[in-house]
Amino acid sequence: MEMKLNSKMAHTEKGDTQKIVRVIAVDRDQYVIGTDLREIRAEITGRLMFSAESPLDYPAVGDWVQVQMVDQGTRAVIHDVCQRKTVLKRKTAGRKISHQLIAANIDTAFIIQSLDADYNLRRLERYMVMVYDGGIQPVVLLSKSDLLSTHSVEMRLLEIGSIFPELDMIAFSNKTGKGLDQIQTFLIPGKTYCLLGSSGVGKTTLLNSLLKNAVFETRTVREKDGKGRHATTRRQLIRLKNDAMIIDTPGMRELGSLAVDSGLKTAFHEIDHLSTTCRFHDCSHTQEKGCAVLSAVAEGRVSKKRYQNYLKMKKESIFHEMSYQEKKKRDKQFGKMVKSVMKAKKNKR
Ligand SMILES: Nc1nc2c(ncn2[C@@H]2O[C@H](COP(=O)(O)OP(=O)(O)OP(=O)(O)O)[C@@H](O)[C@H]2O)c(=O)[nH]1
Ligand SMILES: [Mg+2]
Ligand SMILES: [Zn+2]
Repeated sequence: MEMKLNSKMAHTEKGDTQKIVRVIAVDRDQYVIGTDLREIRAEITGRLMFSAESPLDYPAVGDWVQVQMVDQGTRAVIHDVCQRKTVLKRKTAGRKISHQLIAANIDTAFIIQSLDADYNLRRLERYMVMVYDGGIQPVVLLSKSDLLSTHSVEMRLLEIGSIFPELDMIAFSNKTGKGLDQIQTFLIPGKTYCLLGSSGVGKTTLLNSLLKNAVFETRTVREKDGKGRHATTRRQLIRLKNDAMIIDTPGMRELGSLAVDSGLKTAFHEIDHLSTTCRFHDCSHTQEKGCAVLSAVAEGRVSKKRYQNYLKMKKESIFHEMSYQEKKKRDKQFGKMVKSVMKAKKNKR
């Protein structure tokens, strides 16, 4: 597919031309960048690799990077990652404490759940935390509206609206085309969007609908259990006709726990607000006397399930933050140790 992305020129002191371009795909350690003319492969410099302290320091889809063209402009070397406006990250699956950068410089995230089997408020809350934490605007898209009655669709919209009153939501169907026009109105030229949601909810099908062309592979969900393998395997930035950019992502199996206090506060705004009136300012909202959150739950002003999800994510967040700090401390100690050994060696010589 032809990809035209604006690139800006910059001249370095040596006089060789460097450009600021956008990363449009990442394939393991290979990057694909979009220049004015075409997509080309790029690698990062050794300096960038060695100075990276965490996976977050590597380029991701959506990043603006400073590159130098080599081999008559058929390849590029990435020297630097420009400062990011927003970041979408999650904890990597497994026990290792690390973040994975899903995408950078996203303006709006479309969180997609299908109205049938995938619909789950607790998972939605998780996505909201992730998106809010990245400083990104969320829009919720509920797919497969063709599989439910209009009444059931309305009920689900009301249910989400009761938790997130300010949230933009659209129910749509790739099959009938209902709601697609409304989604189009969110796509502003020059802005960057991403599609998030479980495997099989219809992210790629939506992208194809927006492109008015079946460009990308989708997969039929296994009839019986609603499960199938991932159809999309890599993240990629696509330019729509109106110059809006959109990143399709593979469905995430596990969202992972995140050290995200700011995201939690926004996604659970009413609980955060209540907690300011708890008797103890370090209230854990689990057993304390005079806890405003507990009384709101007891009185049914906050749903019990939502409260439990909040506690669960808060606990994960604290745990993750602790392990992260510990890891940082260990890394620092290790670095110091290496340095002192090197110094001792040097002195011996
Ligand atoms: N009935 C109905 N089926 C849909 C709709 N949208 C998508 N599907 C079907 O759902 C299946 C999965 O769609 P995909 O677009 O591949 O899902 P995805 O979210 O991209 O999945 P991954 O790439 O695995 O993350 C396909 O068989 C689609 O035809 C819809 O609005 N209604
Ligand atoms: Mg897909
Ligand atoms: Zn409390």
